[in-house]
Amino acid sequence: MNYLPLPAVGDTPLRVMTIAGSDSGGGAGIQADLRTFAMLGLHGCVALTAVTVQNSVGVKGFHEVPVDVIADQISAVTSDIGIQAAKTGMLASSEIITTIAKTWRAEGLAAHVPLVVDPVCASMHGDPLLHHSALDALRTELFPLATLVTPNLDEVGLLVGVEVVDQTSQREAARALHALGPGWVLVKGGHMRASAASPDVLFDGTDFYEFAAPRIDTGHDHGAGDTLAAATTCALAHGYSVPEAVEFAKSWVTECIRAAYPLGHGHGPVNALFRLQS
Ligand code: PXL
Repeated sequence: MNYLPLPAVGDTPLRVMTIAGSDSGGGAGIQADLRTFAMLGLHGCVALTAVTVQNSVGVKGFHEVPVDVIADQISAVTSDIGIQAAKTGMLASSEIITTIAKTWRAEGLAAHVPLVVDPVCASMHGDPLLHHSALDALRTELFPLATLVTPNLDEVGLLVGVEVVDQTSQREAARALHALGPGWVLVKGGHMRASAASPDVLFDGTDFYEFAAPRIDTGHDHGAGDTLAAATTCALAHGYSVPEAVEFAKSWVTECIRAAYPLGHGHGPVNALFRLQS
């Protein structure tokens, strides 16, 4: 696996921001993002968008953070601490998405801070994390600001109405998503049950890149999408190209899935702390 160098003790590490929701069970959301940021040696900042009430069995509900508080978190961090890359996760509503897009532009971040948009729509149990009415804001407000968008196949269906069943439809979906304005699209193949390999497809509007990883048979992969996007964000902060960053993040999340552990009565989380274990 590629190695991201830790800064020397006393040096200021690179800074990254997650704009996302809290998972009270600690498996996904900002909790997953911050674990990966820390384990890869970066300083993680947060703009919290929503508080979910959940455990390993499901999401019982969520409460949105007021939009001015979300905007203020982004402005406070970027105007003082400075960030080299950011990601978005659970955004809940069109008002929140519009606010983030407006703040991102107003702070002058669009020109020089890579932004990974993970268009989280639902939990792995199918509990909604984004109001259906917010899909349009995601497509029209946030996607054009994204360096990379990372939908899974359920999100692809909701966003562009393409049912991905094979390589041809996966590429068709990537083209439709790219037409919405992001620099790059990663259509994650992980939910394509029909295919054993189900690679992820990366597209920049011209070329397709495929990333395959061994499928790991586990019931414990809560937070896998967040962890992939968080590791990609770290690699972009280091100046990796998008294909290099995705390749790095794929190997990182594969190790995290391999080390996943059971928790509660349902699905356990991927384990970004595997390096701390003997
Ligand atoms: O894994 C997607 C996700 C993102 N953010 C929050 C979540 C989940 C899934 O449950 O709870 C807060």
